[in-house]
Amino acid sequence: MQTLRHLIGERWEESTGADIVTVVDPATEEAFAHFAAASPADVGRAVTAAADAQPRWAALTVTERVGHIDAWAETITAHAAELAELECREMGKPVGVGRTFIDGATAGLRAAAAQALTYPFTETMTGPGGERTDIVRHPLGVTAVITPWNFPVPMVLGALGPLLAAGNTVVVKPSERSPVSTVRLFELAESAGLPAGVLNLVLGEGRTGAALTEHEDVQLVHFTGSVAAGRSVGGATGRRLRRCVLELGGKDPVVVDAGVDPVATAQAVAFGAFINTGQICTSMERIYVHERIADEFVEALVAAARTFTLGDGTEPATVLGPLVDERQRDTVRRHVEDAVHKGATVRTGGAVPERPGYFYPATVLTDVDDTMLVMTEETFGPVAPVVVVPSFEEGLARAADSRYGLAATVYTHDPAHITAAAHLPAGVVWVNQWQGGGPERLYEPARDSGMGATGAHAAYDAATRPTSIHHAPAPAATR
Ligand code: TXE
Repeated sequence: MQTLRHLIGERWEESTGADIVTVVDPATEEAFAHFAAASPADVGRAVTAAADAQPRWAALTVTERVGHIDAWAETITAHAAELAELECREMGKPVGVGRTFIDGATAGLRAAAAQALTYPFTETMTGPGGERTDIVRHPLGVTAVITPWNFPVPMVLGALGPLLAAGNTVVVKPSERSPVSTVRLFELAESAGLPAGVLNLVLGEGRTGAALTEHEDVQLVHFTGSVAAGRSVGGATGRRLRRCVLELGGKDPVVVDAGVDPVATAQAVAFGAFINTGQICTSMERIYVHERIADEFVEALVAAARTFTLGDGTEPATVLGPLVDERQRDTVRRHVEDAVHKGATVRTGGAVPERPGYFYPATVLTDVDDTMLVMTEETFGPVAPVVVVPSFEEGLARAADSRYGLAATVYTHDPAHITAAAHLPAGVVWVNQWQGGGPERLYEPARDSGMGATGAHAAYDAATRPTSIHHAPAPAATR
């Protein structure tokens, strides 16, 4: 049984807290690691270590800070296979899937940090009367990153680039379900030479996250997780008049128009609904398909679902790993049972397999309606509920009718339909391809899916505070 510790400044430390948390392999249901959750005192020491290190870190040049981040990215790439295996063990992600996303996130870390080299940390403006104003963007100081379990390594890397490159130091609290790969990630940061105290790590559950969010010296909290916890984080930072960036849950729609290839589109939708066992905030959770191609589309979607081989994530053939834990599997099972009880038809999947582990098969439902949980609540599992609509317009209208607004996808050849889709209340609208867009992509979730723009220079605007220094001539001496 591996014992995990916190990284506070330059030391890996035991907790002063006594709440023991175990980490369970969801494929075997066996515990393989544990840790004592960080107490508020431990959190306080981590924030102090970050505060002590921040002036020296900010005093480096942007190029020096980007150089440190690049060196860390080098070691991450060299250890990507090991990190993917740790993710697989702690939350079930098949190693092939994990590796792809870790490589992508490492490239994203480099690209986001590199944007610091062109970001206007200082600007000089001249007013109409020739007066000069300097705009200087200062780092905020100590920041916090709180991450969920669905992409343990990528979620940390996705938040850190601009925060670090802008001169902030960070305290990270990963999900209690998947801390092991993040511990390893921080060991690699140390070996890559990142100065002590720049990155600190506290392990714990929601209570530890709350202690971090409420700490008076934390100037910004970057949170990814559920809407419920996001509301708590937003409230805590709001009361302290400090910033937060919230990337929360979603119930993302996909609208499939007549005229597109039903088979190729169904295969793309299967990927968007089932990859990572449906545990992606932007997974396709609601599918609206034009009646003209619905039969062919559903038949192809069922066939594609059956190619998602379920099994142990260390097996190369496995595409569908287990859900992260029993609670998550129960949520998925409850949503499907609710739909069937209300009249939905299970076209494939729909039952917990007889085997150890928190597995659930790729499931396609038809005859669904908006009274069902699978259409209104975030399922966060491998379930594809299909609604047949008489027109693309009807599909768009149904897609827009949700309290969430994270992302949306449309498949259509019709330029007018693409124009209409751009008005969906979502942070990202993907046209004819699910996922995509590099670090220049700028977006902000809509409605309950979060707040705070990220990507492109928005991440640096969030990581810095601008001061305007306005110059006027000194009063002339009279003697
Ligand atoms: O999220 P939580 P969980 C959704 C998905 C999932 C549900 C619950 O629907 O079923 O959220 O997942 C920390 N103050 N998403 O339980 O509880 C917590 O310790 C500060 C979508 O993982 O939000 C963990 O580190 N921190 C999401 C992190 O927040 C708190 C991905 C996320 O935990 C806290 C994951 C508090 N009050 C889940 N309470 C996405 N958008 O990708 C918890 N935490």
